Amino acid sequence: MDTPSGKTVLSGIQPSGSLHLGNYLGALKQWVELQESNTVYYCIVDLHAITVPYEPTEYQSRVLDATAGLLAVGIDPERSTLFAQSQVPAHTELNWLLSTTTPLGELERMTQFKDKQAKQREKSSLGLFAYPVLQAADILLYQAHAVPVGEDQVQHIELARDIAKRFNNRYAKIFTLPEAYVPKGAARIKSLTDPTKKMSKSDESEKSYIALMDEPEVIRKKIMSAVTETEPVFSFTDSGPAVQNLLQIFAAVSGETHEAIEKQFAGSAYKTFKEALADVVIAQLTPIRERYQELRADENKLKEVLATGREQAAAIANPTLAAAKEAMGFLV
Ligand code: AQP
Repeated sequence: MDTPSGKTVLSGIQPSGSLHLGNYLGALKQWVELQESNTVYYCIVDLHAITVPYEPTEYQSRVLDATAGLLAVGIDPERSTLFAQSQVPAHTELNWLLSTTTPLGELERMTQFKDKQAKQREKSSLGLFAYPVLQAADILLYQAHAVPVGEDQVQHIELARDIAKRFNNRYAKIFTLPEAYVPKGAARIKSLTDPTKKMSKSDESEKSYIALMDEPEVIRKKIMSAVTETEPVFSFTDSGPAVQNLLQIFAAVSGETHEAIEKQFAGSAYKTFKEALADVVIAQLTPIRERYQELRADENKLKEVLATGREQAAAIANPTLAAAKEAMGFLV
């Protein structure tokens, strides 16, 4: 779909680790732009993130880290409803209602489940399997038209649309049919240690990702040690996947064209290119890290932002839930 304007937009992020450059270039930058001309709901999906192993004693802290991170990149609570999923109980209630009309076969086809299950083997839970139904509830409660996501999530949004259609046909036309919005300029950033995998918060190796809060010298070290192919060829089409990924990061961060970047580094050594890449990444992330440190130091303020977001979210979600329950024949 085209860039939404005048629409209701919802997206979520898991508090499953440090926000990284992949999250920023692939999602959060667009979230900031979308708040300009849409009604936006940004949700820290803490109920989703517990579908894989996590540490309860650190979890509140992770949610506050994510809140500070979103504010630091430019999510503005005056223009966005920013809230934690677990603080709006309508999400779990609608999840149950929708789960009763979602065929198992549709969930079995979800590739994220297959991937994550393969990592956890016998330990994977019903929650991990049912994840896309909760995601559908997140979206449908706010009557979202557009859901900005990466390619990997398109399948889930299509499922949410099918769930909404089925509900509307079976009971009453309650839900808006959502569409995935995959921003055209959004980069898919790969791991710095293995370019066949995406950059991911939950990667065991900290060297594989650049956290938005990494200090400049840490960023430089990670970039200087990022894997590359043997020959230094700087081409968006002809380099190997490791260098293409680094070029992609350079383009997304600097805003320069592919041609200009290829020309700038033609004949350079990897060291020269990586130094320049580290410079642009550090320049972009330093103000974000500084804002983050300031915001993260005031937990009461962060909790206040979430409390306001929770009220605003519940004011929309609760009437939608009530309408769905009524249509299903419940006393409300
Ligand atoms: N490497 C990436 N490149 C571009 N976009 C990315 N996103 C994630 N990784 C990259 C986008 O960030 C948004 C929020 O993602 P999420 O937190 O819901 O979960 P995720 O996609 O599973 O991200 P991670 O970092 O890989 O988390 P873990 O390790 O916990 O599974 C989404 O829009 C996503 O597309």
